[in-house]
Amino acid sequence: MINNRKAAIIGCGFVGASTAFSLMHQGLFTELVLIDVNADKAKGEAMDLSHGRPYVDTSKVYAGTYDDIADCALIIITAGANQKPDETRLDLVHKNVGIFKSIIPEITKRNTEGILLVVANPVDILTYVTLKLSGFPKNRVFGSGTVLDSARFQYLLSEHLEVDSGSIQAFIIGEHGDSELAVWSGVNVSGVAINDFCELRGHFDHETSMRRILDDVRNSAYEIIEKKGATYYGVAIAVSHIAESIIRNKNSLLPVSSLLEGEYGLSDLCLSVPTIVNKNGAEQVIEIELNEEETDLLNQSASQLKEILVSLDL
Ligand code: 6V0
Repeated sequence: MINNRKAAIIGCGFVGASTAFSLMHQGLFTELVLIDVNADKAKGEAMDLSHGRPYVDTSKVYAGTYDDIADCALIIITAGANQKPDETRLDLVHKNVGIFKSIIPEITKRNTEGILLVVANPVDILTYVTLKLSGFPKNRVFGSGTVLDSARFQYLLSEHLEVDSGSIQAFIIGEHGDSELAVWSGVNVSGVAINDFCELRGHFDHETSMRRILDDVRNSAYEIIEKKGATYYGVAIAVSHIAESIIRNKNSLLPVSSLLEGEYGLSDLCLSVPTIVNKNGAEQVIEIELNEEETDLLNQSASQLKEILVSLDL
């Protein structure tokens, strides 16, 4: 039996601990289980977070074991090495695939019916690995994908245009990494096409601004890592947002990373495209219209991921 108010976080480093902190404030869950190969790290984070309990709605945060995840509605996997300065997300493949080969069998042994949300990088590769190793149905295994990148995109556009970021509809799709792309053809501000809105706000240098904003989205993580060593608050809030879509069964349209089976002409890999997220997980990939350039870039992003997948021994 699933407890819809219970979640687990596997990996209590910067991202796992920040996600727990964010989820506690959100009050979605009454029980949060923290698991880490370093048991003291999980215990320390649980203690620290528990001291905030009188002031939030999460009733219990504790360091647990894999036995505690059996009834979790959501299992968030943030375990794994993070990028060091000058490393790409794809450089992490072998280290983190190894870690996932030890974690996923522990989850499947517990016969959980919960949803697995992969956050560790490279998230698209690790989502595929999780799907294959778990044997779970594809809707129950997906990655945070480009939800964070799309938020960065919305934020940068909102700064440029001085408009509420919540009014901006804008997707980054493809790999959560260097080959990701912006769906410029669909960007709009509450229904007003982006170039029209730019002109209404006094901006006419579309090409230059578009290039600069997309570069800033792609380089955000590198810049943060260079300045403070790791990125974690933004992704933690993005993960809480995804969790809310699942637990509140919101049917949100989010660019999560899930298995493609012919959509966009792609199959047998995970990458991010707009997807309906609800209590069933990644329920349906939605095929939005892309122009020719966007289609080419998506295919290139997919080819890059495919090359890595074929090199893995799964
Ligand atoms: P971190 O602070 O080094 O934490 C990783 C944690 O995982 C540590 O506490 C480890 O002890 C733990 N761990 C390692 N092996 C295991 C195992 N077998 N079982 C359980 N726990 C284990 O890294 P950080 O928290 O900064 O990053 C974690 C992952 O998230 C990395 O792969 C990052 O690249 C990735 N990120 C993903 C983002 C996204 O948008 N998807 C964004 C930022 C970081």
